[in-house]
Amino acid sequence: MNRRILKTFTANTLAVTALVAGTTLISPALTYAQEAPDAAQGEEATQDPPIRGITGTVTFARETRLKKVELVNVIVSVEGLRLEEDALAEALESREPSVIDQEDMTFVPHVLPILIGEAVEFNNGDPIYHNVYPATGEPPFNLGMYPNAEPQATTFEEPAIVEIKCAVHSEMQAFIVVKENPYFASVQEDGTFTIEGVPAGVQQLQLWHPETEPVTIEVTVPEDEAVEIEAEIMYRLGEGEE
Ligand SMILES: [Cu+2]
Repeated sequence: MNRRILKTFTANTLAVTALVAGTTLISPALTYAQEAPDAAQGEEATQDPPIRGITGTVTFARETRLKKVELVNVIVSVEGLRLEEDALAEALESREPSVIDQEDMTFVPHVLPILIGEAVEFNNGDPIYHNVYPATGEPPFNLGMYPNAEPQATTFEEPAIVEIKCAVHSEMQAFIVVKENPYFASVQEDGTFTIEGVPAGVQQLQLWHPETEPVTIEVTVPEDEAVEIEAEIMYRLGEGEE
């Protein structure tokens, strides 16, 4: 996160609270905080070329020590925007290769967002046999059994949340979140995220985490700068948690 850019856009802040408890959605409480523009920050903005898009911070409404309930497993995405074929091909070209490693009997990362048409490489770094298959059977693939060997790849063509499992180790689980446009991001460890290039206008921003119900927030993206949001999400309680 470029701190200067973040600071530049605190003048245009949209604060959002979205609460989810258990499987029941408590109606998301939305608060909009529009701060007065700051002259000094305005000057800074002329030095940094502004990005258009959505930036912000996500926090959990309560603390947890459960490893899988981490902010890095939150996906923030703009929903309802399907790209033309050319624009999609261009977006695919600018994507970095997507990889899920199998390390110490764990899929890493636990949650991976990708763009439709993108391939994911599965890389077994353990000296034991692992397997990769989708728990729902879709898309149909099964990478068989393979130890510490050549990585295998599979391509995802439809928007979906694909739960990935290993037939050898039932506790191994990952989620590939296949999006129909490139306007998505994983949240960083510190809760921040940036989605660049989002078309201006009213957009539907979704917050998703495997342990929450998805929450959708309406966000207005300006023509030539970023809108900054703050969002709070609540995960489902795990065993032994209060
Ligand atoms: Cu395994």
